[in-house]
This record gives sequence, C-alpha cells and structure tokens, in this order.
Amino acid sequence: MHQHPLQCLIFDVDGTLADTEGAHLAAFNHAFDELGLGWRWDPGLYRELLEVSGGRERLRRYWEQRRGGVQAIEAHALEDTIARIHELKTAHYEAAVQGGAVRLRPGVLELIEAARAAGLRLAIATTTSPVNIAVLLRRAMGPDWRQAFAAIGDGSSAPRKKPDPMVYLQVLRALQADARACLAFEDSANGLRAARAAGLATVVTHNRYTSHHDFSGALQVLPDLAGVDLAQLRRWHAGALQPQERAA
Ligand code: XBP
Ligand code: MG
Repeated sequence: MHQHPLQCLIFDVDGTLADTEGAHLAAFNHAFDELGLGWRWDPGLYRELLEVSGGRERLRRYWEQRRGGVQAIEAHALEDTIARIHELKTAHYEAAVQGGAVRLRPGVLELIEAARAAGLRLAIATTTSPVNIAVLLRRAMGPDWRQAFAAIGDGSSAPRKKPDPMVYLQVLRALQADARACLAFEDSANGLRAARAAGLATVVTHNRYTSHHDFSGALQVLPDLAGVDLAQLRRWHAGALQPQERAA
C-alpha cells in the first residue's frame, strides 16, 4: 500500500455539487430590478463575469468594467450598494433553492453516500456564503446534512477567494489531513487553480458556464460524476502520486 491512501474528498459547491449558477444569475437580476438599477446580466455576460469568484467581487468587477454604460453610482457609495445588492441577491437565491430551483448533479449523492459508508471524510471548500450551502444541502440531503461533512470552508471563513488556495488550506488544516491523501472536486478554472495550489489532485466536472475553461493540471475532466465510484477514484488518486510514493 502506498503512503497516502485516499482519506478525504473535498467538494466545491457552485457548479460542482449542483448547477447553481443559473439560479445565482436570476437572483442577481432580480436584485437589480428591485433596486431599480437598470442592470441586466445575460448568460453570455455571466459566463465572462464568472471569471471572478464571489458574488460581491463579481459585482465590483462589473461596475468597474461598465461604469460608463450603467446607471451611475458614486464611487464612495459603491461598497454600500454592492452590499445591498448582494444581500437581496442572497435572499432571492435562498428562496429559489428552497423552492427546488436546483438539484444535485448526477452521481454526486451516490458518491457522497458511498464515501461515507466506506469511512472516507468529506469536506466543502467554496467561495459562497454559509446560508447558500445550508439551503442547498438541507434540501438535497435532509436536516442532518451537516453531519456528513468533517469540515466546511466558505466565503466567510476564507475571504481571499479562489484561485487563492486559502479555503482549501483552511479545510486541510481543519481535517488535519495531508493534501496527498485527499481529492478535490471542482467545476471551474479558478477552483482548479485554488485546489492545485493547495497540493490537491483535482477531478473537474465542467458545466455550461465553465466548459470553455483551461483545465490543464486536472487529474480528470468529466461531464459529471455519473457512474464514478470509489474504486475508480482510488485508481485515479493512486495514479496522481509521485513515482517514489507509488513505490513506497
Ligand atoms: C462560485 C462563485 C459564487 C457564486 C455566487 O465559486 O463564484 O460566487 O457564483 O455566490 P466556487 P455568492 O464554485 O468556485 O466556490 O454570491 O454567495 O458569493
Ligand atoms: Mg464552482
């Protein structure tokens, strides 16, 4: 047996556990309407804006890029406006997910259940906020969802967002795990870069918002996790180890 048998699976949330970005986009637009901003993001623009992780950071990027073309906001009022938009957006997103707007992606629940049954530890590493994680997973996994995860890192615990590895390093510390004994699951180039920078072999399942990203450095790039079982993950993981570790 090699030195680092697979012990932990660390999942990104948005785009990986569930196709949430359509619901995030609708919630942003809902908030813009409600505040009378006259802003509207279409899916093409949102694909581009997703290069910036984090809803507040994305709003700031949009304002910076389009400041001539959108309703003026005084620079000194910008942070307040972003906070108001984001608070409303989060409420709309929460209501939509609560109402069943998103479901877990194919294979996700099966893999989580198999990993738990096999004694692997599970964790979450996301840039989104705790409330958004809770509403999604409570609905998908039931009221005890939190017990499935040994550690959760999110946008409030790790303010430096992906591609910064902060959230992954935090989760590895909480798990007291060696990165070489873990696999990360991501859907985006920023997520992949964050996980790789934390030393994690990473399985990418892309989606309509991320399929054009550069996934070089990924252990595997797949359309989804349907049919991916633990035996398969263990084979991929073993293949990711350095030759000297493999020999050990
Ligand atoms: C996902 C994100 C998130 C959501 C919006 O990144 O970038 O910002 O789009 O969430 P990842 P908030 O999947 O890499 O974590 O508005 O709550 O920030
Ligand atoms: Mg993601």
